[in-house]
Amino acid sequence: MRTQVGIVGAGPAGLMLAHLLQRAGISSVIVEAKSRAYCEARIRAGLIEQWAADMLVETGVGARMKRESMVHDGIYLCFDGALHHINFHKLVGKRVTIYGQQEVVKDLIVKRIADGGQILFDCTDVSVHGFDGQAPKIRFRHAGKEDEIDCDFIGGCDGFHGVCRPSIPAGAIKFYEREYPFGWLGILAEAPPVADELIYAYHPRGFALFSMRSPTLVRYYLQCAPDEDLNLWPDQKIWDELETRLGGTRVPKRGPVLEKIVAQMRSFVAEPMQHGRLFLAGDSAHIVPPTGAKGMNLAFADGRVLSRAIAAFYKSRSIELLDAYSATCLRRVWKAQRFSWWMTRLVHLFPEETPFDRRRQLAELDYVANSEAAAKSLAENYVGLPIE
Ligand code: RFL
Ligand code: PHB
Repeated sequence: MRTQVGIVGAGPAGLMLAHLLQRAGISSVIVEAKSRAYCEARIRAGLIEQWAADMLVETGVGARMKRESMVHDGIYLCFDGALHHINFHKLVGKRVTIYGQQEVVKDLIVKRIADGGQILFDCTDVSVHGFDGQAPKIRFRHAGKEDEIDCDFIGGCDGFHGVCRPSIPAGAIKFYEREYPFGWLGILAEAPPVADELIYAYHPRGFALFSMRSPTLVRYYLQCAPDEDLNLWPDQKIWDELETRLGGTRVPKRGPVLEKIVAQMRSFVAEPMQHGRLFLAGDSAHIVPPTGAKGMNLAFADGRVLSRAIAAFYKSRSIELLDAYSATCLRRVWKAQRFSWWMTRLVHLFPEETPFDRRRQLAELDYVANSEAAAKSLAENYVGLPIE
């Protein structure tokens, strides 16, 4: 098999890269380890930055999102028994879109198939080769047969646990990492949202996040131990804890819990995001804690930068943008890292912190909620920094 760009992974990064390449007239094949049903059902992110929502619409994959999503002007911060609204639209003139990652994934898969593009699902033994030279290859087993894709470039879009990043020779890439002493216990439940917009709640028992997917489906999270045992959390206990952490400001309506997860919290960056003709994009190159809602948006941003660099190469054989790929992406990535870390520190309890730290944290929340300058900085980052 021969194509211009071989892509490993059909998550937001790989699908967006393939979609944007297709629009530039560049062929690609996606090799994915899981089934289509699995990729379309994996519940993860829920929030799309304004530029990314605009890009989905402008590139012809935003019609269903426009019909079914919810557009929010801001968020609520909840602390000391009160809700404080941060109005992004008033502060910076932008909004955010609430639309599940798995819905974007479904829309991108449908579009790719309609465009005649290829996605090979259920591949095993995927490996990447030859990216140090001019003739990269992806090898894999598909439908019981060994197969190989010859390509000019490889998009390493296979997430944090994929094979692309570990295939880069040790020493050629540097890692920056930070773990957090807690995780998130998340539920998806059939119930009406507790408020019209998301609530980030700081409480002496820990952080809680009240998000949503639709007027009848909620996504709620509780700060928990990194290795929390879900068996210790029957539905009733989760609802009680959510109610407690809202500090009496609202009472969440309860309903059937459809899914329960424990998510790890990590900050991670691989530098550079390129080795020869292998380009890492999305979670394979960087992970942010979910507090800033940035992961999927960064995956889209990488796909955009990489597709433009590859398009410039085929148009004029210029490698300038390809050489600048990592540095261009990392400027955005590190700002998203900073913001995600800051939001995480703002609203979580860190076990090592003292009563002094708690007072300082409350003062910071009070400052953000009541200073236009501070709220503006949160707003500017949350809705998504300008794209280059
Ligand atoms: P993905 O989505 O992990 O996709 C990688 C794909 O590669 C496949 N794969 C392989 N394929 C072939 N061969 C191999 N050896 C392979 N190994 C893996 C996988 O099956 C998969 O299909 O990475 P990608 O595309 O970089 O996308 C990143 C996003 O998924 C991620 O950053 C976000 O979900 C993070 N995130 C959020 N991001 C936001 O922008 N807004 C949010 O509100 C938000 N909330 C969240 C989140 C992540 C969470 N969790 C579960 C960590 C909330 C949570 C709880
Ligand atoms: C979600 O809806 O899953 C969600 C929203 C905002 C976040 C994290 C997750 O910061």
